[in-house]
Amino acid sequence: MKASELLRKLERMGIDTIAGVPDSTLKQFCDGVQTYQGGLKHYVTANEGAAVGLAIGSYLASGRPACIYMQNSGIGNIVNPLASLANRDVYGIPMLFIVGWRGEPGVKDEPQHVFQGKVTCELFETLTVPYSVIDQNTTDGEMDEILREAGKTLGQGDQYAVIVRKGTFEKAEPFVWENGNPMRREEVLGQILRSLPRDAVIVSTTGKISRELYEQSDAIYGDHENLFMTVGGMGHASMIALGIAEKKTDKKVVCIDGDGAVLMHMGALPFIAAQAPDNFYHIVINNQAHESVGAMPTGCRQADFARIAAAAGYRRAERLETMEEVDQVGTWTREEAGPVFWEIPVSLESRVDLGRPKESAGENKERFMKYLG
Ligand SMILES: Cc1ncc(C[n+]2csc(CCOP(=O)(O)OP(=O)(O)O)c2C)c(N)n1
Repeated sequence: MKASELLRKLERMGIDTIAGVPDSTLKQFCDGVQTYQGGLKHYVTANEGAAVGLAIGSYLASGRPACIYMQNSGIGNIVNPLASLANRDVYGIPMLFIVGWRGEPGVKDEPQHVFQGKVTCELFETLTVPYSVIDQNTTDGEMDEILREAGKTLGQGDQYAVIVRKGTFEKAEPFVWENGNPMRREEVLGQILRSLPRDAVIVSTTGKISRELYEQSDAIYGDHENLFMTVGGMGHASMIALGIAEKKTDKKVVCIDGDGAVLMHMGALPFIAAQAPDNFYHIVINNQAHESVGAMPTGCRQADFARIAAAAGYRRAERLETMEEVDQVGTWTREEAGPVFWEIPVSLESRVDLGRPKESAGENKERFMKYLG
């Protein structure tokens, strides 16, 4: 199936707005959305629940349902506005979901997707959202039939979900862009690891930042026992790091975050600043994109994270633009009290042969807890 054809069909259903958060299963669809020539207005929201909010407002103002695309991990973020606002027992606001199905039972995937994949259909059933599953064998006629059914449901003020299996969309013209930042993320992460005190506790965010830190740590030190990878639960790494910092006050705790992840649950910033943990250091690797799932730009590329963190109340917040400055992070961590925040702009490059953790998530947890003592 071609993304552009599906998008044309959505327009014919009266949809004029599409919003969401990108996903690797939907990479070709997301490329198609970016390069689409039709009349759909596209938004990349901070999280999937925010897309539901936008869809509600858009419907109230136009009477037209919006389409929301997301990875199935985003279901958690949509449940509240869906169940307590959009559902027919409240306002009855129609919207169409396009959901990438990571962790489909029977399809090998990473640990963070296994349970979410197993309960994906059940969750839509519980939310009384009817759904269809599509894959690469879904014909044009079948898709028309699914969308006719979806249209009827939307017409009654209800929601409908199209659950998309891996490999459904044909390769679309890639959406290519540059952010103009010279430093490479992987090199920056390696430099940070070399510079930090060896016994610093590191909590890293969802996506390739964790995978690169894992590989770099093994390459530099031969282990990664001081690294906790937030493989799922995107946007929650900083609160996990705070939880550790509050309990382990004798350890320096460093959260290595992504700009997309910080945007997703930004309330963490003033909350962390309010706790004022003097052993907490927050590094945001900013490529203005969701690089791990296809490099779609975030919807907030103008955001100045260092200024946001300063305004949130971090003791110090700065932007580090050179490798020499990045190399100072270790010294500052040793010498300065937290909470300190560093925003580091990086390019959109990553290695195609980047590995994944070899141990199970459970094994890494045990190792990390043993390290923390
Ligand atoms: C709730 C949720 N939505 C979407 C995803 C899919 N996802 C995984 S990594 C990622 C991008 C993270 O972007 P950022 O934090 O900026 O880091 P980058 O990949 O750019 O290094 C996304 C959207 C997810 N894991 N969870």
